[in-house]
Amino acid sequence: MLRLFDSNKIRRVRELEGDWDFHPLDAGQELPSMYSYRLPVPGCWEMHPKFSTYRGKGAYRTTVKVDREGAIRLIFKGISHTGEVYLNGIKVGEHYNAYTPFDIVVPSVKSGEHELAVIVDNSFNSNSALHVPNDYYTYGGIIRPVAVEFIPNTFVERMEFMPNLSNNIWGAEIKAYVRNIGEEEAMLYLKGKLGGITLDFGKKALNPGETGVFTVNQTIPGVIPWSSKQPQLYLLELNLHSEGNTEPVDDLIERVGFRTITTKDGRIQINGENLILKGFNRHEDHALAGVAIPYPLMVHDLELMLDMGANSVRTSHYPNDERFLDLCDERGVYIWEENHARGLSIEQMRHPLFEKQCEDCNREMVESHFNHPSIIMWAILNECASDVPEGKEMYRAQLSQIRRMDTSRPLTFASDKRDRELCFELADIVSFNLYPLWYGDEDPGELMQQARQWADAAGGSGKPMIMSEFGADGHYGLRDPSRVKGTEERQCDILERNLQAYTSSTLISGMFIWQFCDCRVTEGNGWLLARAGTQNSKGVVDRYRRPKLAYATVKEYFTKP
Ligand code: ADA
Repeated sequence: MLRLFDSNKIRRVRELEGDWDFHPLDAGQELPSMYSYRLPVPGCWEMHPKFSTYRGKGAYRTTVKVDREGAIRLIFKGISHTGEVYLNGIKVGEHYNAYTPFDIVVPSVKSGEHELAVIVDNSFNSNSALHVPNDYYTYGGIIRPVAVEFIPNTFVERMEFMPNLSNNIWGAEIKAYVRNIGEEEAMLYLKGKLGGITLDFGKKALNPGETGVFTVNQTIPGVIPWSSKQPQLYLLELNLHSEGNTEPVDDLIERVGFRTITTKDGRIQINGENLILKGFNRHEDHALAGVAIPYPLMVHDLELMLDMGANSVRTSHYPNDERFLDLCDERGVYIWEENHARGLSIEQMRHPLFEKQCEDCNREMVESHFNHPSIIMWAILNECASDVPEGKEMYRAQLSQIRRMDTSRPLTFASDKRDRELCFELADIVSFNLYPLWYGDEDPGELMQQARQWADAAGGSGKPMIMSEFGADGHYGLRDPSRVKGTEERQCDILERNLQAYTSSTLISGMFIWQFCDCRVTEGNGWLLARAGTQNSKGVVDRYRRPKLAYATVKEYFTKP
């Protein structure tokens, strides 16, 4: 299952889920002649006892059956962290970054059975600027769904839905990106349906190899807006017609919601109403599945967060699985989605591939997740070097890139730089990772007031403020009346003091607990040595989702009216 709804009625799509052949590879090795294992896709190899700590390369293989000659489009929702894709032994594409999707179009494939192989690499190597030893784990494998689409020479690649409200009537600007991969010019006509209204995108002639953008602006009277109170969704169906064909040759269906997000008078609004975000930072990590969390366990995660009274999730620290975003669209949960980066120094940001890998991640994140009403803001570069001029230029470039792609959502980044922060002027919302009472003895309420002053003095004046990370270690099962650091009792106390301050303050527009669940981290030296059991234990539930004492405390504060 790639999405929680059917994305196509006309285009034939086959999901390639199930056991694939697998074989570990040495560093320079190409595709193996024999495969000794079978691993589930989606999945990560760490779930196999033999590969629980394996870091390196591995080859996956399956068969793709093509019923009739034509073009195919391979869709990979996530390969961790680098994938090289081969069809019948010929390389047809590659991709870096575990957390963003990519697709490969192969214009002409004969009918019959074809070998699809992927060389996956999760090693920390000189070509990886973002996947580095860190306070989360870079797993190995084809971690998100794979599908093959059987496409005509002209097809709808993607669409962007931009809702708007004027004079109390909802409307939308809709852009559809259509590709011509054929060898002849194509005269195309695009039509659509949304909320009972027919959309006429008009006609366009596309040259071979050209991607054309069809646009329509349409008012849609009588729609119900999307929000957490009533997460009303609508199917936006596009049908592509090609001259000479009575029936549409292709289609694409998206699921959208009518809502606007604004930041005025120091607050965040949805459909003009002020919002207070109460949520969790959530790593995609599970003791039984690693990063490849199956859909039922995603639902379980969300149900636990909703049970605790949360209304929002921060996708720390990378774009999330699209099925989780679909789920949040349906349940009316607000999402802070961010690009892939955590705590990178200016030296790490100088890596020759850093800027391109971030630019690719930003583009893939925004283009593939554009239509999720649950995503109410984009963010970048968690705790990277935003306190030096060189880093500030990279923040500026990335925030500008995202703003060029999407003007409908506010932008932010989570900063731990306190009064040294240089980038608040670049963002629409100021966000702080501060950890009072854990990394220091400051009082949460006083520190929050201080943070407001730092923001006001550094370009953040008048901007909404979010406490984007706060929390404490609480090792599951470590109970002690002494309430020393590391016990569940102390985690409770620290979270309670933070929540008391933030839930009673008019200074902030949101708070995200660090973190929903414990997560596996890279085994390493230096500061990583502080991670007992090579895991970050600040979860309110452990890696198996067993609740700690803090669960009840969070629920008490998040459900308070
Ligand atoms: C940082 C970082 C988190 C986590 C946290 C912690 O704020 O953003 O990913 O590492 O610290 O647990 O210390």
